[in-house]
Amino acid sequence: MKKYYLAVDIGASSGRHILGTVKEGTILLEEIYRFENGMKPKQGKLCWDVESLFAEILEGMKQCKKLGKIPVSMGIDTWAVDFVLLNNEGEILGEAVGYRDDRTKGMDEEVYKTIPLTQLYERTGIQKQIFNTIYQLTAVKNKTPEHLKEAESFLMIPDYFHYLLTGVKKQEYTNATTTQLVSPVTGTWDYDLIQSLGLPQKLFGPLSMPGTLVGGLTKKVKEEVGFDCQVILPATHDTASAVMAVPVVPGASMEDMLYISSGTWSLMGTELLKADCSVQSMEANFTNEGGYDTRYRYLKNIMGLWMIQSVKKELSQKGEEYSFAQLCEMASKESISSLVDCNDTAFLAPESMITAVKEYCREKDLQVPNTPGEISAVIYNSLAVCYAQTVKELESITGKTYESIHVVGGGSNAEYLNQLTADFTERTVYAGPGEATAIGNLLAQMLANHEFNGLKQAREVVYQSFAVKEYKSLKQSE
Ligand code: LFR
Repeated sequence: MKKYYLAVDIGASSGRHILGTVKEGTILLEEIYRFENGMKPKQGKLCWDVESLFAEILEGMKQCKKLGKIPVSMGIDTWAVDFVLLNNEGEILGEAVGYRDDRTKGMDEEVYKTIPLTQLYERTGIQKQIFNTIYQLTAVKNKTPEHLKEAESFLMIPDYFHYLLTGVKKQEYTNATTTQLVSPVTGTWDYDLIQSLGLPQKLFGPLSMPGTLVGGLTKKVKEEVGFDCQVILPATHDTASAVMAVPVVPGASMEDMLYISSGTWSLMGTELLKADCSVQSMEANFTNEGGYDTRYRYLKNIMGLWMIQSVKKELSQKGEEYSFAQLCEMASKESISSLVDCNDTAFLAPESMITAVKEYCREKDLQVPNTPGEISAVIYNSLAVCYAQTVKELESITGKTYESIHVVGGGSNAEYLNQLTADFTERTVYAGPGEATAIGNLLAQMLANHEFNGLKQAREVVYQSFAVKEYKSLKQSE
């Protein structure tokens, strides 16, 4: 009988239920349900609509029942850093605020009163991002301290959904590392740091690795969806799942690869067996996030396709509908050479991305892009230039030379960007699979079920199961 595994992957604009099976050494996927996601304004804050999302999670599970494809296990992943605080009744205190909300403004300075940035990096190996959980929790402590006082539990968003499904609270390791409160040396919470920041220690329990059984479904959930299954922790941080699914050519080494997990963000890096918390690494703003098998995801956040997604949405609100493919097509015909620093905070959550890009160019005395094609060209070229810079930094830090880059995730379908990436980095680009996050989520469950002999074999199976497209740089093909 076929064994189905269910991945629920919740991204910035949508969530999906994907069933996976292994058949004759190949992974097969089937998307069975899709729903919308987005931050909702609540009392002046940008928030998760956790209630309606949980209803959608259940809807997708009902779809399994309808199809007669009952999973043996399921797991949920979302983006990192966001969390809920629960009281002793399991109710959310305050709101599930999303990371693009500006409540963290100035919270970095608050944290540095207790621990300077360099020491914080040395202890945690996590890059500074103003939205990291450490700054979000400091915002709670400063603005609504009563919530912290009353809190019985602290759960990252996927841990919260797993709790709603099973009644069991687990804190998953990969996502926990993005709080900037975990030590990469001990692999668990840095209690000294937590205490010095005045955060309640009791909120930080034992960490659980991907592959851990959370539990079966609660009676209520079972009755609603019409079946029972195990909930198994995937790497609940979406990027950790995507990195698990970076394909490995059979026989190749897993230590010599570069990847870009390309979606709303572009997460570009490699894997390290030991975290690099050096000053050089901090200055280049690399992070050491926890990965499967405690392999560190040594990477950098690059603003990514969020910029182009925002432009597309804005144009559509003005009645100008373009697909991503059309924006790429128009961009490829432009000759504008202006470039922006994709990691400038001006692009994190601007009211208008188009205005932000124009303003940036105007301030820097660069040609100001005017048409959708020009704006897209500036964004795509800027991203590829940023990738090239990142390759150089990675090579200088690790002392290795990387010949190719694996682009995985939804953005790996952007052919124009893939070619620009190959051209600017002068490396071969392997694009795919596009469904890396869901595949990675499934891999953790499949590995827990002994479908593969470890991560390397699982990645080789990914290579054999999904189409990967190759792009050579112009220089290489000359
Ligand atoms: C990607 C991602 C990144 C994280 C950012 C915020 O979806 O998870 O890895 O830095 O979102 O959580």
